[in-house]
Amino acid sequence: MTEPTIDAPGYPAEFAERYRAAGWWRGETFGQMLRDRAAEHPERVAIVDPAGDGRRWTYGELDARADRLAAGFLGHGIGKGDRVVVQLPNIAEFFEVVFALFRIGALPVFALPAHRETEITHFCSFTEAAAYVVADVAEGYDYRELATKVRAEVPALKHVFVVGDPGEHTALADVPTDPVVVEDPPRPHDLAFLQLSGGSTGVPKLIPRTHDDYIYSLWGSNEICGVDEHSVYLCALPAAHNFPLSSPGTLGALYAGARVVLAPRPSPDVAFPLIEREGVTLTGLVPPLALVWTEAAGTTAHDLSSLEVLLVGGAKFSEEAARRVRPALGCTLQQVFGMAEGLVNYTRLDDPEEIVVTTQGRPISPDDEIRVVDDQDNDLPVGATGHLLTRGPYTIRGYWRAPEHNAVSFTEDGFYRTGDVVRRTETGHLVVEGRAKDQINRGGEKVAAEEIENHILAHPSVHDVAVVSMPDDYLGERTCAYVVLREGAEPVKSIAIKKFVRERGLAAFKVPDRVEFVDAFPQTGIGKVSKKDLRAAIAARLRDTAATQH
Ligand code: OOB
Repeated sequence: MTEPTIDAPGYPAEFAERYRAAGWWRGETFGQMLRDRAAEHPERVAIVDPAGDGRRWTYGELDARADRLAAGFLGHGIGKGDRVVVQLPNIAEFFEVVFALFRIGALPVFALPAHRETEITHFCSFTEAAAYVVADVAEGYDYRELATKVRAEVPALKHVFVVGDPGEHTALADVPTDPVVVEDPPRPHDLAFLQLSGGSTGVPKLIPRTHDDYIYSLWGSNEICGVDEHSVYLCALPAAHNFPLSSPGTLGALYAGARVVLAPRPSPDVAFPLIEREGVTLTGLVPPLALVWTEAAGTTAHDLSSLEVLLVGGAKFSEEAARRVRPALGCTLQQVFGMAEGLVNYTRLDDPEEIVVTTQGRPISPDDEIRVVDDQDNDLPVGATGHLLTRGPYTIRGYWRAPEHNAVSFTEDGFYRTGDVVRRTETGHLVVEGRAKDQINRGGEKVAAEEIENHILAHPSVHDVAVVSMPDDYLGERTCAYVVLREGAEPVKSIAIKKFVRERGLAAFKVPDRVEFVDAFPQTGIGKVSKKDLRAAIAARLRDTAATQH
């Protein structure tokens, strides 16, 4: 029998049994997985962190460090089921921290380095976090100051641990102690961590993933992407994001006993020398970066010949751009269409080129159930475009502590409503045709329209606002905020609205790229704001501007 997972809207017992019987859920945990790899090959390099003097941690070292930090966390009163918000750049300590937490069954909450006071305060208070882990300074931003503000707003947050100079907080380096036996280690079906949803709602929702389900997505991805102990994975995107974490990502690489190389930034000037020096065999990028890399590859002096596979996902990769990958980089492209909620699709290494450049792949698992439906949830035939619903061995059955969202985001029989609009081909591949959710995909960075609208509405001169996407050559989409000012309000400039949003303590990528002032919004037949018309209006305007510039 399956016991209930810690606070997880879990998989019904019949499904859990089926996924176990099929061999997808192997009964492993992250803590044990690292222990096993370290026992198998303690001297093999696990993590290369080129920052500072260039560190290389072996599997044995990473395992020992995770043990000592786990004991230190326990000593600080952090235990099984406790939430710990982790906001770290691509540094080796990211892995030390998350494996220490995995080992004691505390749950990392994966914040991104771009998040600021508003988001972090929400994560800490909503999850009732016991601790928050940051780096001292990264990319010129002082996270200790952020932590001080967050602590002032969330008194229940007991600890702030800092990698580097701790300032008024606690140095992470002071936490580790002699290893102890963890009395009550997590079980494979327990929650392992909370991931953030890209979201379309006012505040980001949290995604509860279990050891069993996530580890399946790792080894399933490894098989599809050819990751084995000889692979070298370059983590170029922010390590906490689901794509570089698990598709197959750093954790997939560690599962395979491969080497992870951390890039502090994803730009070619940083990444290309690392590829050459470390013999990187695969990496994952969002489409705008893939474009930059293909351009830069033409003139680079660095030898990129070790690169075998480039995974591109997070947002739609255009066919034209996809066709340029192999000629420019000399490697195989794999398109990835995934989501932190679960389902991940890949084009396969042996798929014909036409499929690789024109589709976003097919699911990892034979047990991934895919439905393409119309607005009334009726199933559509192959080739028709509709809403993607999915259920399967690594897709959640509900967000964490969000019953009201779950009622709309999942069908009664547990299918997740992805909000993506897709078409299925005869070969079972999916083509992403659009999106029904109220979200802007800014080159892989997701912006929930409602979240930004709520912030702009707080401006005293604003009567109403609608945030929509506008087309962009580089990012695919950018954000445009249509604003109706209050009658008689002081005139406001668009820059003032942007500044207002920034000062509310939000990630920079959420600040609207453009603000348009209008007297009223176009309406749909039933009197709702027609975002479709707003999107068309701004797209037409951008086209006109471009035409007059040529
Ligand atoms: C990945 O995860 P999230 O959670 O940041 O975003 C998921 C959403 C999808 O629902 C879809 O709307 C969009 O991002 N998306 C794509 C795409 N990959 C993701 N849209 C079009 N084409 C693609 N290839 O973004 C993510 C998670 C794991 C692996 C890869 C990406």
